[in-house]
Amino acid sequence: MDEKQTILVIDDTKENIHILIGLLGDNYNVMAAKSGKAALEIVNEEDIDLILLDIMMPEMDGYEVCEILKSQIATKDIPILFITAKTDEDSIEKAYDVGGVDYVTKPFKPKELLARIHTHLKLSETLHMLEYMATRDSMTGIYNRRKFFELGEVLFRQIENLFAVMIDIDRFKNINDTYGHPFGDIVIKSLAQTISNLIPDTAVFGRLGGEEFMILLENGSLDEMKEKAEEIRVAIENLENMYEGSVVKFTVSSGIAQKYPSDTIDTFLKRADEALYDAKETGRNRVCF
Ligand code: GH3
Ligand code: MG
Ligand code: MG
Ligand code: MG
Repeated sequence: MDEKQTILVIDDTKENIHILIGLLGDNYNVMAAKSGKAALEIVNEEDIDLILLDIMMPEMDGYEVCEILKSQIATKDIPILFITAKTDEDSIEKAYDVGGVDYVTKPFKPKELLARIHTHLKLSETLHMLEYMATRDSMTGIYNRRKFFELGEVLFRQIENLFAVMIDIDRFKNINDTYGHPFGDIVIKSLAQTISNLIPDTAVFGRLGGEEFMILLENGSLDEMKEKAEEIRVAIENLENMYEGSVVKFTVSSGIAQKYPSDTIDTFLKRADEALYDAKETGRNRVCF
């Protein structure tokens, strides 16, 4: 497996690109773009860890390229180092204003440039890790409550055909009491994994607390949504977790809500909660709407 990080060099001068490839090629994967337009295509297809960006380029200058990259969710966190012959204070100030993290003037000192690149890659890696830890449930890796509601509110505003499915493990206290808390944790993880595999990438799936989960997703119709929730229920019912050589099964109850035009996110999710309550009341291991 290739562990090297990838640096994208954006410069309209071929010679500059060659110099940078020579300097960085041993330690990094280096990709090059000779225009802003070419660069924007590359960043949408490749996993880029850091960008070295020239300012003076025909058509689209480096400032413009930087502004576009910073405005896109998929590229906004890539550290951008300007590397340019412009040395005046206003140009430097503008580079930071548009979102650059550093500014190196040509001709550059090779060791200094390498050190700056190394520093920014480290910093960016740490930020990603912190972001992950702040938004994920550490046991299951799915969204934690805070991130779930943050993303959920965006979906709620943007998607008309939105559904909520609230899921709670049946008689989970019994599982803990019978097999112990660590086994209960295994059950929770197996549930999160199973559901993750059955929902689209665009769905927002989070652990709201203990053994309560919620999925928000766009879906064609209520009937399709019911089928999906039923598929999830059956998949969980069929899970086989092992405890001391024996298979242990468990089930979940689910409540579905469909978004209505008059809904707030609270009234919407409350209906999912009420449907879940109905599922529990009428015998568990079922989906209610
Ligand atoms: P019901 O069918 O009505 O939902 O019954 P239940 O036993 O699942 O009821 P309840 O929701 O009251 O119980 C939830 C239990 O989940 C209580 C708590 O000890 C346990 N629990 C919460 N978080 C965790 C966890 O992270 N790991 C484990 N193992 N247990 C947890
Ligand atoms: Mg140039
Ligand atoms: Mg429960
Ligand atoms: Mg519960």
